[in-house]
Amino acid sequence: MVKLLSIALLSVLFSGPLAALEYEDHDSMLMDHGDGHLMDMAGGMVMGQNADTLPGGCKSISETKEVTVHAGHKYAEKFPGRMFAFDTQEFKFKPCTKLTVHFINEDNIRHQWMMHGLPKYLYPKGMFHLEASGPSKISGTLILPPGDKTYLVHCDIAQHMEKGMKAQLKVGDGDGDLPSIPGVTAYIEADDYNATLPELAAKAEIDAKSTPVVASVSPAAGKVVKQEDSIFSGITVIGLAIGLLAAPLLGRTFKGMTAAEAIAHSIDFFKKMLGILASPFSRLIKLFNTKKNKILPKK
Ligand SMILES: [Cu+2]
Repeated sequence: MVKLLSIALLSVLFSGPLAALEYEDHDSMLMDHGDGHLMDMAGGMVMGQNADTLPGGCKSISETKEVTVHAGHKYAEKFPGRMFAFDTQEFKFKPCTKLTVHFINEDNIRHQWMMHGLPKYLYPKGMFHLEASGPSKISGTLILPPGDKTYLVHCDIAQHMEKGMKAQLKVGDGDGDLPSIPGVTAYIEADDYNATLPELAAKAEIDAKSTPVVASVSPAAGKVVKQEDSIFSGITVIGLAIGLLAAPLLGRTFKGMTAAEAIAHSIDFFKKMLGILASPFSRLIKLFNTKKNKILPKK
């Protein structure tokens, strides 16, 4: 019960900032950091902006185009098994087009419109990249290279591309299709929606009966449950001990307080305790993360 109450309390405390939902227009707030890198303090970013320099092989700008791309969970609804998507999966432009992309993120999370494979002498790491945190709009301009080529466009946030936020941009006739573009090309790993749930459950049951390995696993599984039981009771005992020790102390603290004051005081105490408990863990996690970074090769 106490657990449930504290969870409820925490969710009320943290849901406050999320309640205020509005669209943000980053375009008027961006600061130019040079080299086509623009950024603001509200989570908007443009990288690889290029509105003036012609890529090698372009004699002039062939066309000036603007495109508005929406991104969000709701655009994935028509693609079974996908979670995120752009509203457009395929773009086509003439070589040497000056293209302005207006990117509108409709989710309460971060999304990107990131294009790869551009000439590196002109675009840092060969990328043109728009990024928006939360429901907002951001715009950027680039000049497409000459030649027929298909470029990958995706959101680079972990798992967003795998979950559907992927598109292709063909300059000229393109040079083929990319795999796993929702609604355009076949998935590399196709999901099976032909079997119904009862059928799958029946199949799993037959598999379980016919596989002897499962029988030898189940006693071990029993052990695991037992272990969890003992951990839980250990925590319960510690909790009870802390409670017993703290009771007289708290009794003294709450003396003369109104109910509201007592609650406010408890929340404060609870927050402090959480901070004390969390700090060694976060330091430990940081330690592991820095070690991991050292091992990973540079991109
Ligand atoms: Cu995303």
